[in-house]
Amino acid sequence: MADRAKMGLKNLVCAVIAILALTVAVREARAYPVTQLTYELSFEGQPAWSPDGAKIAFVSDRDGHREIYVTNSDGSNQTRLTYNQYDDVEPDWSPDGSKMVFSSDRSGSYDIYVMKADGDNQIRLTYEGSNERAPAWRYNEDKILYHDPYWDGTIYIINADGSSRTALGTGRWPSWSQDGTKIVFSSNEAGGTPQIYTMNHDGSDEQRLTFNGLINREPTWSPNGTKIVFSITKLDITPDNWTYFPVLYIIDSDGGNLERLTFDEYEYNISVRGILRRRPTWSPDGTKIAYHYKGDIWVMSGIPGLPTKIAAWLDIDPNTLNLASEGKWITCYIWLPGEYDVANIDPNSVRLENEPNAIEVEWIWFEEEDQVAMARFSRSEVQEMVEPGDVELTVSGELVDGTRFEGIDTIKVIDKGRKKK
Ligand SMILES: [Ca+2]
Ligand SMILES: [Ca+2]
Ligand SMILES: [Ca+2]
Repeated sequence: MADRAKMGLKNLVCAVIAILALTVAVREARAYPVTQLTYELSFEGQPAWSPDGAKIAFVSDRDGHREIYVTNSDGSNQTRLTYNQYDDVEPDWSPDGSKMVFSSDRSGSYDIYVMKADGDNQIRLTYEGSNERAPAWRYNEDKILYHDPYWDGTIYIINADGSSRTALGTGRWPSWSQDGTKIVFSSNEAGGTPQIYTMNHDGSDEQRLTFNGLINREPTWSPNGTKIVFSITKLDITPDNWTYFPVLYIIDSDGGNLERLTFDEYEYNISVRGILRRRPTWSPDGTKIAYHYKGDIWVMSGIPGLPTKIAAWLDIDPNTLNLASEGKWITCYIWLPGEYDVANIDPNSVRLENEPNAIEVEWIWFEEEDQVAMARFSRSEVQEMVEPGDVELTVSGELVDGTRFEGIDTIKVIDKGRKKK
């Protein structure tokens, strides 16, 4: 009996160990939350997030040839912008979001074009017989980067009106840093497979970030300048089969902390179009990455090391708060980045803070049309926690899906009339 009990305990211990092992295995095979934005059988890819975060431009051949489309960043309202039997590909936005740059072979070779963000007023910028591809505009108002992919590739910089073309050196998939002064790109100039590099906008101070035998490409810089996301592909060639292992990585912009973002290692045959995980692009708040995979567009979130709070814009009313005044409320107007709906703010989560003190919102309402939330706090509670002078107040909260937001506004606090005790 005692032996049987012991045996039972041993089995239990084994079972617990097995469960622990399984848990560890599952954790190693973890995946960050992803949302699928497109579901057509056709190729959808090359996403580019608009500067206000509300939209994503992309490429689709759902109508028979590759065209530029734009969608709301939740995948709704997919709208076609170009109409011709040629390739229109690789869109990117102007920094103010009013225009897009893209590549098209409608004239016989690929060239760089710009258009208004609604597809109107398409203007050709390059007239070379070579192929001009992969333009990058966002983060630098005045300059557009692109590559000529022939042989090892050459990176060019032109003015946004197409004038003054200059070759910067060997490389492909150039992309601007968030301050418009540096360029991240992929190059196999050292021999072997393409690696990730950065350089200044004039081609100086080149820094190599990756050192591996894999294909590293399509890097883009995070909006806060600290990280670079890119695509790594391992190519396995056997006599019968070419297969790819497509993975996304992020790396610090100085080359530190190389981290893998996708953890499956499925093989994909080279003949299937759009099957790789490629062309990563950041949301303007830096919390999400859009990319294409298996012929559709996906958005990944919850990545460690990236901002977890979205930046809200605040306006606290009154701008000047008299500690002697007797009003009932302090009102805070809250705006969120374009891809978020203020109506999704969880009313119970909203707080106003003046470190180390915080108070809860009294009541809140939402103007959905103007996408502004108005949160009211007790004036006497605010008066309690501030002193005369310029005072920085933080308002934070959560959306119903758990996304946190935070914003800061400064008000002037005076004490006129009756002295605060
Ligand atoms: Ca598709
Ligand atoms: Ca087309
Ligand atoms: Ca051309």
